[in-house]
Amino acid sequence: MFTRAIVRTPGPNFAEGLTTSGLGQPDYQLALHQHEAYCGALERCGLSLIRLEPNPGYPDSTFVEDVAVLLGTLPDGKAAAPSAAILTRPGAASRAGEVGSIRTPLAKIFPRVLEIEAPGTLDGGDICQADDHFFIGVSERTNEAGASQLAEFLRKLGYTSSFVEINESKSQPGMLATSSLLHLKSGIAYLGDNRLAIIESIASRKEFAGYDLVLVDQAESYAANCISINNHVLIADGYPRFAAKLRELGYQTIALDMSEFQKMDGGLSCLSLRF
Ligand code: CIR
Repeated sequence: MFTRAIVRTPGPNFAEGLTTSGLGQPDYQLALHQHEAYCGALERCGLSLIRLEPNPGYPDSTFVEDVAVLLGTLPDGKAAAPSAAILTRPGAASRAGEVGSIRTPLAKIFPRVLEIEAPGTLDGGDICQADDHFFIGVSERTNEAGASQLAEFLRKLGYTSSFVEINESKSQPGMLATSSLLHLKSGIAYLGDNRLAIIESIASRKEFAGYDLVLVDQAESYAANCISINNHVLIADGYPRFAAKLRELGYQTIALDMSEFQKMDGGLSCLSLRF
C-alpha cells in the first residue's frame, strides 16, 4: 500500500525539455490541466500529495520520478515507515541539477538518504520494483556503474535486483529490438501479484520468466507505462485493448489524458514518486 506521493507542477518552460517524440509542442495550459487531473487520480487512490513548486531552471523537473528511488516497504512486503531514499544521478546533462531541489524534501521524510555517484548515472524511470525485487534498466540514461551502485544499495537493504539491457546499441545478436525505449518503465509496469504489464518486444527476456505477463501490443506500447496504486491502475487514455485486458483481469482502471506529457517523452509513472 502506498500512502503518499511527491509531485512537481510543470513550469512555464516545460516545452523546452528533452524530447524525441516528434509529436509537436506541448500546450502549457493543457499540461497544467492534465497534471491536476493526474494529482486528483492519485488522491482518489488514497494518496496524500506533497506538491513541489515548479522549478523553472529545469524544464523536465515535473518528471520527478527520475531523480530518486524510494523505499517505503520492507522486503517482506509489509507496510513500513519510509526507510530510505536514493538520490539518482540523471543521465541527461540538462537534468543533473534537478537532484539538488529534491534532496531537502526527501531528507525531511526519509531517515536515510543515499546517493548514486560519478561515474554512475541512473534515472528513476529505469527502476521497476516488483515487491522485494528490482528490475534495473541499463539504458542510454542509466549506465552499468549507476546500475551496480543501486544494486549494491538494494542488496544491503535486503532486496534483490536484476539488470535489463534496453540500450539498443548494446543489444546482443538475436535480442529483439526494444523500439528505442527511453526508460525501462516505458515498457514495463509491475501490477502486483507477480504480474507485469510488458511490451511484446522485451517480453521474452529471461529476466521476466516466472512472472505472469500482460502483453501490450506494439500499437499500444505507450500504455505499458501504467501505475498500480492501492487496488487501482492508472492508465493512459486511448489504449482500448490494454484497458480491456486489465478490466478482464479484474483491475479498476482510471484513464488519464497524457497527450501533453507524451509529447515530452513522459508517461504516468514519471510524474510522481510514490511511497
Ligand atoms: C526526459 O527526456 O528526460 C524527459 N523529457 C522525459 C522523462 C520521462 N521520465 C520517465 O520516463 N521516467
